[in-house]
Amino acid sequence: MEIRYGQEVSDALDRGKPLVALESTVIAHGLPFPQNVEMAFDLESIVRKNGATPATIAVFDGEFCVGLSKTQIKKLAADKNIRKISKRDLPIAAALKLDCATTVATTMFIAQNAGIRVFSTGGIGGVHRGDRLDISADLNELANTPMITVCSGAKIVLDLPATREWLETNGVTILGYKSDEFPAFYSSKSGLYVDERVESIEQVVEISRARDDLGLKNAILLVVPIPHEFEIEIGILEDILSTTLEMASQQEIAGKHLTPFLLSKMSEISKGVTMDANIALLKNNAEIAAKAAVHLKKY
Ligand code: PSU
Ligand code: MN
Repeated sequence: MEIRYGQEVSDALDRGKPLVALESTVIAHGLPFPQNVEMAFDLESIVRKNGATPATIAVFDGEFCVGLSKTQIKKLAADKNIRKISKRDLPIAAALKLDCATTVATTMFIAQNAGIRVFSTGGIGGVHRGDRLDISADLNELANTPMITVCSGAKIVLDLPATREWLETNGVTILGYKSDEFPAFYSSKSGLYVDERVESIEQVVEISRARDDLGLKNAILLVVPIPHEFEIEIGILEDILSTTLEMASQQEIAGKHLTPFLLSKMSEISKGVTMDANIALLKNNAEIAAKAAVHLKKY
């Protein structure tokens, strides 16, 4: 697979330095402009501050880019025509030379091919509420990519119990970072369990190494609760969400447009509270991912 590396990423790879992959759908479709561009640059500097090299991933002109220029990040943030691509779209994007933002699934696929072992995001996709046939390709990629993926659980807009079950059935190891529960994105509580609570990054790396020794190919999903100050009470969230889900169904929003629609409507209704929460958890996860990447390199 042909990959175009940014200079910083290519230097880090050459020198065996720790790297953290970052996705671009959250830039193009997850957050509004200009908060999205600010967030993208912030995540990169947080990763650097914690000793690793950020590798933001997207597709430009059909080329799989690992490590983006400032201009490329700004384009993702401001251009309304950037396509959100999941696994099924990769051949189309490559052949038709499209500019695209990568989801969790496609970011992991490209990062794995680039030799990056740690990935950070906000919330993974999953099984959608109401339509149990709408299952994000993110889940399948997690089942088949031996990477440490840091996130704050699956997005609250999803059917969380069904998503949790899917991950269990398909052998994805879920570790709760100082948490016993599988977080619900904006809230640390979901009533769903993790496979093991871990207290340190060292433990995460040990478990990831054991996965490799066993020859298993699943991701280690490290779930990190949103920082307490930004947490939104689950009752309030459910109220906002039911209004939003109702709107989506009335307007017949489906497929890849559903997640971005739900996130932006929730932010509108909450007057930006959910957006601030989203940004806070993204930053926190990037920091933990950078620490994991640094520690992983010690072996
Ligand atoms: N996390 C966020 N905001 C986002 C996403 C994750 O904080 O916008 C994106 C990810 O790229 C994820 C995608 O892969 O939402 C899931 O989309 P879908 O449900 O259509 O698979
Ligand atoms: Mn879907």
